[in-house]
Amino acid sequence: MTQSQTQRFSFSLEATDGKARSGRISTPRGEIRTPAFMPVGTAATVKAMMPESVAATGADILLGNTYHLMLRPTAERIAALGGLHKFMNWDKPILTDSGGFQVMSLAGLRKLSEEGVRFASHVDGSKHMLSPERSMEIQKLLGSDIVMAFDECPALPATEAEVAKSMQLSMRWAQRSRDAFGDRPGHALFGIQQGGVTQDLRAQSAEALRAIEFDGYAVGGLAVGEGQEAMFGVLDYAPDMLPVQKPRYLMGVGKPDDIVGAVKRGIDMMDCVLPSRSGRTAQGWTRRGQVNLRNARHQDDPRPLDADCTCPCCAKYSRAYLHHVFRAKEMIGGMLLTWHNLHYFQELMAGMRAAIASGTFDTWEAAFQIEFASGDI
Ligand code: PRF
Ligand code: ZN
Repeated sequence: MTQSQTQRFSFSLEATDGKARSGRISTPRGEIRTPAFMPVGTAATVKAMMPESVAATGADILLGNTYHLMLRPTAERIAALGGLHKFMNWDKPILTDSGGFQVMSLAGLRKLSEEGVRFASHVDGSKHMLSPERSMEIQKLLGSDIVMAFDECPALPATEAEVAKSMQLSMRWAQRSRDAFGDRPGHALFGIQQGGVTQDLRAQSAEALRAIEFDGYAVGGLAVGEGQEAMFGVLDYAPDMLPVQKPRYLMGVGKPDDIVGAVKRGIDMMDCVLPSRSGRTAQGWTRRGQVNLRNARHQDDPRPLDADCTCPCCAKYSRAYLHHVFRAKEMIGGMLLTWHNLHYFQELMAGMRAAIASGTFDTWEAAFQIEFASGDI
């Protein structure tokens, strides 16, 4: 047997500092250093980036989407072409989201039932069905390394009774996801905790997931408009409800200060479109805060975006150039700034991993907060 057939999925916790954790997820496709930030590659590409460039920013793993890929080019087509890794030329691990969350935010007419969700494609209006079983099938066809259970994330505003009902449905779907996933050595299945901002519902959800047993556990249903204070309120207790020895993934988060606050509270993995999306809209993220390169104050500025950054954008290009190419709608603007943003997010994670390993997370965090809030950019 080759190594890729024998190596299983595992997580080793290497250091803790307060509630913050650093460690390593091992998969047949490589290791993921945690805390990890996963760039989003929704449509089999991290927009504006070559896969080699994404790897050069320090990313160990990408996120892909069941919803988008099932509609276009279809999971069956990707499978026939050798799977998602080969299709998009990314040989490191890929985590795929299960589709339900994207159906709720993107699809046209939707009908939710115990079986799953029927919906109309946002691409061409065609009718589709997603269920726990179909989501597991699609994620297997894609060849995803970390498969997410099929869940429902209730849209806000929702009453506590609605959130409870939705969470209970997600827990029945979690069991069906587990059953449909089966035993796939080297591949992992993560459960997703729901329950909104209600501690008791979060506890019930965690208990249901722990009884089913997953390879990792996500905190879902946050960053949906509740605000940072409410999100941190939930993160003060939700990660503690999940098994210590398994990775914990906070879905769809976030801004640099959200990420730091999540790691401080015991989160190991995150994903967000923010660095790549804002890179295409002239928003740069740096250790000193956020900056809009379209602003006229940059038009004669020969300095790089961040003189301390070692990315290709900051090494070779001025703010004046970035300002010009965004104003002129040239594609290189999005390419350079996406690279910078992804590099900065990965540096942020590397800084936290080092601080946790050396037991200096509190000092590191205090320095981060002061510099990030300075806006001195
Ligand atoms: N569930 C799934 N994907 C998600 C979420 C969720 O709750 C969120 C919430 N922030 C983002 N992506 N399956
Ligand atoms: Zn840079």
